[in-house]
Amino acid sequence: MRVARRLGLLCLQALALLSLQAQGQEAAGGPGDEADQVQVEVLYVPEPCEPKSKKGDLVNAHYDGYLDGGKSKFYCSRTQNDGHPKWFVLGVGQVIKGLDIAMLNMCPGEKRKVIIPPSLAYGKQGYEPAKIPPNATLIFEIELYAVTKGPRSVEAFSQIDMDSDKKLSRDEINHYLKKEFERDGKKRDPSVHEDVLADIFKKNDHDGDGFISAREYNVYQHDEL
Ligand SMILES: [Ca+2]
Ligand SMILES: [Ca+2]
Repeated sequence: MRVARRLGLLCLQALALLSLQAQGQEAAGGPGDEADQVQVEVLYVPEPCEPKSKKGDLVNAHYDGYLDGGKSKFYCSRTQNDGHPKWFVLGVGQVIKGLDIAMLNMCPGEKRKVIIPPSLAYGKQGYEPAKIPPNATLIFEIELYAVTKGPRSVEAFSQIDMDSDKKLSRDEINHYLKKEFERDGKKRDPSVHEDVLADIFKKNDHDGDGFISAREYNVYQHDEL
């Protein structure tokens, strides 16, 4: 009896841990209630299962999206873009928040079915171009093909952050851009460099302190499929 209870407790703790992981680094809204969480069902895990995806990785995946508890399909990456799996940077808002969260900690070959509440999908508005009604809970079946270090990875951040103070100064980004521009060898007007730099700060330095913090580097930028 006592053992059973302890086992039950352990399972609960494991579950709590899982849902915490599934919530990922979603900053807004705090812990949130059940209605704001992504439910992840792992359908297939290859052996070995690595590397595991994390925020900032460039990932390649096919995913099908369903409405009405799975009855109608509204999106299928296999029928778009000539059937090529979709590439995107994970965790930075290139896909809806629910997918950013649901695809964390996933390895190439792994398959998941995930249920995403409207608050982490298209919310009250819905999304007319994809025929998503207001307050829709979405279901996705995801198959992940590749996980690679993305432009917004922790590694990339550390590489730019030369003095390791966990924020990127104008000089540091300037230096990084110079190297990148030299590497691709295209001829550019020097003013382009200034424009790019200004644009980077305009888009990323949200508190206007003249530095791009690790957090600002990874912000959600837009909600699109
Ligand atoms: Ca720095
Ligand atoms: Ca800042």
